[in-house]
Amino acid sequence: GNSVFDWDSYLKETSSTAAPAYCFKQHEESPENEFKPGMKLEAVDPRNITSICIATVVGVVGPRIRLRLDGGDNKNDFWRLVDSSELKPVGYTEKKGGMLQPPLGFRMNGSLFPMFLVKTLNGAYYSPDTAFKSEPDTPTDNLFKVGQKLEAVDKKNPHLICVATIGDVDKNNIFVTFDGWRGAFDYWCSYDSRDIFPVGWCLKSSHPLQPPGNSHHKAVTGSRYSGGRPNGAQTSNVKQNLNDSMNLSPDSASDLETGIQESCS
Ligand code: MLY
Repeated sequence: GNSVFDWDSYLKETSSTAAPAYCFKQHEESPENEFKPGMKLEAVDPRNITSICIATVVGVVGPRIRLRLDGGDNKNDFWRLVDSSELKPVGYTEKKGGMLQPPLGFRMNGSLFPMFLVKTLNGAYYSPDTAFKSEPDTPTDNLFKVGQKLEAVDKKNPHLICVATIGDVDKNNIFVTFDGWRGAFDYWCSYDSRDIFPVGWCLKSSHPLQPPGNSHHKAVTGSRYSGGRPNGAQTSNVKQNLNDSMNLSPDSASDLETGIQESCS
């Protein structure tokens, strides 16, 4: 059901400690999420990071938003924190003397992009300036230690934030391992990644937390391979919780999509 993951018991059971909050590039208090589904903004295209595109908010969970690039498809949605430096109000790029770009995979002939842009922005629901929160400071050093626990985005399922362990540390990078998931989802990232959070962040931020796979009792602290298959029923409960907490039903997603298509036809 809706039970909250008990970090205190888990840390005791696994004789482990949480990575201290000062290790992370995250605000101590999560910023308020003022975005609403349907709002438009400017966002860096995650598949072509030199491009700034128009995006629409298609979901809101805790301090994160799910974004879809206007003129793209609905298969490449991505998630950002409301204090991401990759998000700007509509008009920002033009004010800076830059040019908005079509997303990678723009579904029309490129020559139609200027007209598409006019139509997609005409009468659009702009995100208010106050919704864009300042990025947290970057910690000066990589202070993570092998074996410390954290909460981390599953990059293969980026709507999920999961129970994780620091599996390795190398210069400015850390190896994030997912407890109870046999290493299949593990990744290296910079210590100042925005995809990693201190223990307790999800609870404080009203964001669902994906518990470890069901073999976590056998997990060796700090191991890259904590073994075992997760419990299927537990996983679907978490999925249900996430769906419940998202302000987006499959129907409202297609409504937004229809709206985009109408605005450019
Ligand atoms: N549908 C996927 C979900 C995996 C999630 C793994 N995370 C939590 C590390 C699957 O069952 O493979």
